Amino acid sequence: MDQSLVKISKFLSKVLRHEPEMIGLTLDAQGWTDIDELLLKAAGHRQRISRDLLDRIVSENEKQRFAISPDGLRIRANQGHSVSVDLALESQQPPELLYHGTPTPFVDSIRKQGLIKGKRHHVHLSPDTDTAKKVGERRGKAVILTVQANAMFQAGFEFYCSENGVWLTDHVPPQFIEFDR
Ligand code: HQG
Repeated sequence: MDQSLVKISKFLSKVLRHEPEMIGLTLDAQGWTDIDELLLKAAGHRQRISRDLLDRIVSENEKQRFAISPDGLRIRANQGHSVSVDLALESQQPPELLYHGTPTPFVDSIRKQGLIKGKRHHVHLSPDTDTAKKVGERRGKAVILTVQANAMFQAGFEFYCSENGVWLTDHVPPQFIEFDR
């Protein structure tokens, strides 16, 4: 995606995941908002986005961060929210293993506490090591942790898979994490 589209995508992530009030927008309980209203309010905040451009950003986004409703009227972020939304995802059985890339300095704390969700709604887990590596390296040198997802599921932990393939869970206790990849 070219840089001007990346900039708009970041603006949309901020508004649809974290700060809708920044442009006077509200999200419904499942995180959806009206597209016409979004574009109008964005334009009022020096972000002119045409409907065609918005459709391009949604379809070309490399992580499929956003979804447009089947009737074409509403948009939401697929995951990553800090505002309170219920994405109404169904709990499902995860694959045997999932992965989590994290900056090296966090590892000691993760050994003690496991993976915690912090400001986000869930801990985010990747289906493959390449994705985990990219997530971890956003902030420098990274370590890839292996999560015994199916063992957690058998022990009663719930897992969800977002529309763009990110696995979500509440907390990964340290005993389900392999640190030695
Ligand atoms: C770390 C991006 C210390 C955790 C990505 C992570 C992802 C701990 C950081 C999505 C810890 C939180 C989410 C503990 C976890 N002690 N550090 N006990 N437990 N951490 O950004 O998973 O581009 O909230 O390892 O691609 O890095 O936004 O989570 O490093 O899918 O679409 O605390 O964000 O997607 O950082 O990334 P984040 P994340 P988008």
